[in-house]
Amino acid sequence: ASQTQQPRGALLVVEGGDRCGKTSQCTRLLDALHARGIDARAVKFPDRTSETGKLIDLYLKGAKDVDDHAVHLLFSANRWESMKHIRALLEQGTTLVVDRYAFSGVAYSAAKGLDLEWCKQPDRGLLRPDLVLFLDLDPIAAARRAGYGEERYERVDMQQRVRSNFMSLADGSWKILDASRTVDEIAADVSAAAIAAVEAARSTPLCSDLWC
Ligand code: 2DT
Repeated sequence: ASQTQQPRGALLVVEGGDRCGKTSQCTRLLDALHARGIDARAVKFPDRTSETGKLIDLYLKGAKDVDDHAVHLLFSANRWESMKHIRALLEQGTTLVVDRYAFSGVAYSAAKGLDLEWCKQPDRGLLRPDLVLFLDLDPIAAARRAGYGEERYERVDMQQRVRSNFMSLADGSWKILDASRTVDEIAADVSAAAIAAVEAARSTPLCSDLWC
């Protein structure tokens, strides 16, 4: 049976600060993958539909206060809840385009003053992405975009700390993209990097050591 097994899908993560254009790029990337006949699906964290996700949603909208440590653990739990499903999809050959992951978890919580090493621990053992596409945008430029300021973390000082935390998590699996360019320019770079990662993932085993 193993000889007829499908090559696995790739775990592609899109990260960035608020209003960096992540959601549009995820949609564009999914379209680009489908256009090449690649089986791909969208995943979004936080998943606001689960029980933990509903609490996170109230927190983000400012309707509920939750201790910084506790909400950090909720965001992590929200990812752990999906891990079996995510692993099964990857193993059946589906590539996943993930809008935010543990990097957001650490970057945002540490920006509120929590210890960065502490923040990394609850996500230990999550699947390691094949590629992290980081949409880098100056927080002052982001603040000029429509809709900014609607949610809890959308303040320039906070976003500046988030950006530098993201940078301290970057490793060789990251591609840092200038998100001040046009949607088309960014999308071209995103899909080229993603397609290369889908190819490479076919011959690389999944790794459950996120911070290795
Ligand atoms: P969206 O606007 O992309 O829905 O993000 N966040 C996200 C955290 O603080 N920790 C996490 O683990 C994740 C995944 C980033 C909602 C906000 O939630 C923040 C922005």
